[in-house]
Amino acid sequence: MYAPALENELAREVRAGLTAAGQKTLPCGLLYDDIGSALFEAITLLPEYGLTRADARIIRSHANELAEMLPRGAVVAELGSGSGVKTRAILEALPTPLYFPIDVSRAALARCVAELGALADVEPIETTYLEGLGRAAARCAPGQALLALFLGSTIGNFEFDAASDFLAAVRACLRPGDALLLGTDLVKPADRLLAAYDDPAGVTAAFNLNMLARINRELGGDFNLRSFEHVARWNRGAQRIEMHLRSRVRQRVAVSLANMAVEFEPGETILTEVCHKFRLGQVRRVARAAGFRLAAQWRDLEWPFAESLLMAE
Ligand code: AVI
Repeated sequence: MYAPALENELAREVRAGLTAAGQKTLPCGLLYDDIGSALFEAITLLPEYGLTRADARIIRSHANELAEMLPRGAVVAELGSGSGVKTRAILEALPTPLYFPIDVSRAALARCVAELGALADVEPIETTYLEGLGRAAARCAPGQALLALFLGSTIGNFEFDAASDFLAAVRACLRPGDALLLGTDLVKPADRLLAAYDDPAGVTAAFNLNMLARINRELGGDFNLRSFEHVARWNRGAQRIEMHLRSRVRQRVAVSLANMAVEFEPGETILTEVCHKFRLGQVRRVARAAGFRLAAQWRDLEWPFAESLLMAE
């Protein structure tokens, strides 16, 4: 998910986030190295984290309807392919001649090829979302439609303005008649959300703390992971879960390859990830502002989640 162009780009981002005035931050892409990606896969299996199962249920139940709304022979490009499990139902229903999984993780792309190779010609694109979508769009023949998939509510991990800008950039890669299937987690009671992001087995805590372990491994940091704890907060005004790492004590941490040291007060936090939750009308508005028409919206009621089919106009 995260591939700073250069090693020193990672160092620069870490230094900027940890030395910022006010709230310290770390870029959420740091969550997804091989260990973090494996921990995220485990999160998706937790009974408290209903998001991924809801996403998959909607896709399974509505894949045929989705296929009927698209021109035959549409090419599929998926932003952040993951393991490709959810995409199987879409490729079975369409069917498509060509599927482009786009991811910065070579391991995820390899899993995707193994999982879906029998259903379409799979051409993995190992790069960032927009760069990859541009390349996939360039491969479509005149008159051949493109369906872009952005599932799993990854859009919720963008700041709200960045999410609008991102959708506009996706739209700019598409032609009228192309489509985007967008998965968004919906607002639900805070106690359900907090349990999903602070599970009693501690998997999400390990996922979050792995960021510090990664800085130690890759940037020569000396974070003592036992002196930080995982915290999930529901920010009602911003409609988002925030993941933080809270310092248990006063401490000083050095990161040699980022050429920096930073002090923490007891209780001070690093904001590591935001997970926005949407209302249906918000999805419609933000999509319209980006140049899409909402063609269909399907919901899961067990775990409120929406899949929106957005047509490029
Ligand atoms: C990848 N993304 C949609 C997940 C989410 O729910 O926002 C990441 C995650 N963070 C903690 N648990 C899962």
